[in-house]
Amino acid sequence: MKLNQQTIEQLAEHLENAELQAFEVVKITEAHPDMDWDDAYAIQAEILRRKLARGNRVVGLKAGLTSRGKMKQMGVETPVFGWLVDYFSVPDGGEIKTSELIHPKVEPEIVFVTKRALKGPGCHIGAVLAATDFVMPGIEIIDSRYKDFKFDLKSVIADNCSSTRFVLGGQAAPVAGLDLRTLGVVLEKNGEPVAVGAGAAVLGHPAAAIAALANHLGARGEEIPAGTMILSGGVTEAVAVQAGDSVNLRIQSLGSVSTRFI
Ligand code: 0L1
Ligand code: MG
Repeated sequence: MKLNQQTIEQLAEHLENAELQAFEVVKITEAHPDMDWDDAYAIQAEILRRKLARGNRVVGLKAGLTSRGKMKQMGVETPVFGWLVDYFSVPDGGEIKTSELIHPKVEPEIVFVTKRALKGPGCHIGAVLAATDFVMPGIEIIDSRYKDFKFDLKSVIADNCSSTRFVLGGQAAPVAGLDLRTLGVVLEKNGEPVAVGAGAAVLGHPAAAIAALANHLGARGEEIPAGTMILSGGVTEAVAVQAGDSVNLRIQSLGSVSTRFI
């Protein structure tokens, strides 16, 4: 690691204030060009520690930048991982206040819920499918705290991978009998399709994103516990939204989920 504990705590406070007060900041690698991956995840962990100390709870995990569409959109090549806390959760059909966000975008996600723990290294698609209780549709709202949604990988990891809100809905379906690679995904904004894709856009198979998360945590001596909800990553590029927009996600065989921005 290149940053000392005091700097990690200062950067965590800076990024969390930007999230909670909805203001944008310059990417932190401008002032800290030598920071490394461990520093980035340490800042992310410190933001979580601050939230837990205030009584928030972790309700899920996420993989991000797992599709070619997203990698191309953001100009990066590697998946990233983050956490989701209780106040990020919005009920199906519920409203999201844009005044609490900076420049939100939505992305369609295939969501996994595990029934058994998953631990890397060596976790693979087969282990993920065997440990999956069910999958369901989810809309993730991302809101990079960085100016103009422009960042590098270390800055975005420190910013908990732009996480801000998510909406789960539709049908919870067991994976047996579903080919997650060929599930069609349609994201609609104000009744018009704005992005379409299929599950295979996520690392060839969405379960590969969950395996990558298990392997990432395994390298840190951690695991994905049984009963964990995980967003496997946007199937398509993310779509900008503003107050007044309605968003609906349909996933073949899994039904639909929606939200409204006010
Ligand atoms: O969930 C995501 O794919 C977000 C990853 C972070 C990059 C971004 O803000 O698009
Ligand atoms: Mg996402």
